[in-house]
Amino acid sequence: MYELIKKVMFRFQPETAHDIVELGLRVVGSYTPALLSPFASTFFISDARLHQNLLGTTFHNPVGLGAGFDKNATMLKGLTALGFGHIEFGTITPKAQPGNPKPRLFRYPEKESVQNAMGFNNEGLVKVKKRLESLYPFATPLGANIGKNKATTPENALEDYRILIEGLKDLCDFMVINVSSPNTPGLRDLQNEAFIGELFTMAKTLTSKPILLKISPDMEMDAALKLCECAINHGAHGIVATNTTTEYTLLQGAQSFGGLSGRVLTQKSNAFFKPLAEAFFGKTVLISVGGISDADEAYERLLEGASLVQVYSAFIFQGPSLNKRINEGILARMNQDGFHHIQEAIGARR
Ligand code: FMN
Repeated sequence: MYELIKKVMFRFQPETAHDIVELGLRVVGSYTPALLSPFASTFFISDARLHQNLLGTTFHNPVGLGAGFDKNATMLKGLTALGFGHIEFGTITPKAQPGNPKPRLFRYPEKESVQNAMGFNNEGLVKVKKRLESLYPFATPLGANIGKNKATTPENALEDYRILIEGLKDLCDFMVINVSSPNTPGLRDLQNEAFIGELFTMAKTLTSKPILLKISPDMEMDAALKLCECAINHGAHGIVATNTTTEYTLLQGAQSFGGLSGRVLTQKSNAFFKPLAEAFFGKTVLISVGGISDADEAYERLLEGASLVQVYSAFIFQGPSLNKRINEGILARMNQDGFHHIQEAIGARR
């Protein structure tokens, strides 16, 4: 069924297809909620072996939706019916902004990969906050991914994050600091210990809500380890690894801008995650994302030490049954390995 839908949707420009999906999920969630329950009974997996209490909330399964799909938190109800164990919405910036010029989203179906240079197109804090006020607390754990506005200078970046933490702290279950997108000029320069130390020190004075750091797979490993350690020492509750990559040689025919994701990122993201898990498993919550498109890869990341995984690009290519398929695959692999609960599998290699 999804193959047919995909055939039609892939005739549209990628961003138009995304807008159509958004409209569908938004309408179903807001105006025809009765339609959600057949979705939920098809796609939602309920199995106590997958439940985890983490970050002060309960995750019903370990497979979440990565940031950037639901930029404005408009699709949360529909996405929940598709079975995601958590949803990271955003990136939200303090002020609304249009993002980069189009075209800025490219699909590579034969590689199950995507390249995007969206540039934090979003409706801004005030509008998203209002939307969340009528929704939160929500059935599915929600992560708020936050970033600075394009026009904000590096000197004023901290203030953007302060405004966002203040604004969203009571409307989500956890927050994710995004300084790793390649599509906002200068953003990745904030991946330095001085800024991250100051940011997490400030965050502690604003909220006790868990805040995680999302990092780029393009960092030197030594610098990444030091940055994560700095974040954790200053109060970060976890690490989300990784964002998209600017290593364009991974994909023949790639654009020379934006970030690559999907299968071309699998190996790089996996290889990047391992030393992080070696250093920080048991010390903080690890969320692995980047090129996860099947149960094998998801299970691999769990064994390495990820408590949760996220998907994005694979959802575009494999559709709404992806989440259920991955969770069923994880359960099958747990059975084979004699694990009775997901917590036994998480970090089993450590
Ligand atoms: N990550 C963010 O932290 N904030 C974003 O706003 C964001 N937007 C994205 C938009 C698109 C179109 C894509 C494909 C990815 C975006 N990401 C964003 C990165 C994803 O959350 C994820 O880290 C990355 O795509 C790797 O996962 P994947 O290989 O499963 O897609």
